[in-house]
Amino acid sequence: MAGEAHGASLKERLWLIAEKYYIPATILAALAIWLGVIGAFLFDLQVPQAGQEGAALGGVPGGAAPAQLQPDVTIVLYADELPGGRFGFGLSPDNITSPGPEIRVKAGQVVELRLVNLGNLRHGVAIVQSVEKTNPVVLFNAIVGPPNNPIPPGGEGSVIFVASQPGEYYYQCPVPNHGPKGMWGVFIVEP
Ligand SMILES: [Cu+2]
Repeated sequence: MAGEAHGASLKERLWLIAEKYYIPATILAALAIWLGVIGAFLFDLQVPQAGQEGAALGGVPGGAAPAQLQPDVTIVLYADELPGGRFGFGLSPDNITSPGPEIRVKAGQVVELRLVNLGNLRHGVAIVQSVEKTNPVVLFNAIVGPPNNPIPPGGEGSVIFVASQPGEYYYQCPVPNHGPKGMWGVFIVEP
């Protein structure tokens, strides 16, 4: 009997202990989960930001900018065919010229170059050293719609790059023979 009573009181004591710690334990667990959620949120936010700063300041010459880079400037280029067998570019859909308009950015800027294809043919755009009939040398890895996969009619695409070196360059459609038909323009990176 004494043993039974002792056992019961032990059981009661265990229940009391369980009740005593149950609520604080639940609160602690909830806090731990919230800290984990907030920690993961902050971690996710901070890691890409650190990468962005490093890339924007470091600016690997000729290298592609990470996709997370926030552009300083966005250039929307419209591509189209013109009467007389000429092809051209414009900064608005209703002002396509052959060759295209001069574009200026500042050295170190993160540039988003977006191509909108208004034409009936496939087109693209690339920043190049010189306008070539085929295989132009692409600078800053800035190319939208490479020759083996140009942007289809009605389509659009974009690239983000760091204009890391001042100089006078060009942009051109990398599809073979489109450059000589007027699909190019001057691209200046100001110091
Ligand atoms: Cu083209």
